[in-house]
Amino acid sequence: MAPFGKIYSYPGNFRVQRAQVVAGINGLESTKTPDFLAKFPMGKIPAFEGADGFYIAEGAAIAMYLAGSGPKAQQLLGAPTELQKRARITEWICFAETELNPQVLPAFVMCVLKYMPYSEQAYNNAANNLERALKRVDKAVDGGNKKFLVGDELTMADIMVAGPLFFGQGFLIDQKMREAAPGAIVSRQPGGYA
Ligand SMILES: N[C@@H](CCC(=O)N[C@@H](CS)C(=O)NCC(=O)O)C(=O)O
Repeated sequence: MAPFGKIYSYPGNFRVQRAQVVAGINGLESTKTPDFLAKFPMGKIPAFEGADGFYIAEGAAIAMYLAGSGPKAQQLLGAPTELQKRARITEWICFAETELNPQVLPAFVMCVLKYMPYSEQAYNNAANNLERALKRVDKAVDGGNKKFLVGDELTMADIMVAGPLFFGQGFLIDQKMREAAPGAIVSRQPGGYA
């Protein structure tokens, strides 16, 4: 099936979500068309297609590509000669993808989306693993005294780590974790990490 069309939105817009539900019911999901699957065989989002025709999947890879494509590339990723800074940023990106996302996402699927049956054991495992990871972040920012994970300015390390931590609030990050790792708490309030 050819792509039916494109809908413009910002994330979480309920008006668009209603249209997406209807599109799903009618089999018009744009991520399952042959055209989409030819470029992105996993059929998942996020998926990026540039104006120059370059396409790439995987959220972290997309973010890295965009970070490297503008005037703030060296700030966000480190300069080509700053190998250790770049390695440190990569360390945090891997940390976000392998230590944070795998805790936050299953808890979200069980508790919020309810696609998966709730398992207390799985939830507790996720919470324990996340608490350990939050303490690691807290240590890196000296309990909140340091503003950024790498160096003295915002880098991809902060952005990639802040994403799952911000998302995890409300269904996994509880008061006990906040108290155990105050510097790792991402909040919309002034003074929160990142
Ligand atoms: N490894 C991918 C995972 C992406 C992913 O799982 N996306 C979900 C939505 S958040 C998806 O497209 N699911 C639809 C499907 O599984 O068909 C990434 O990090 O970008």
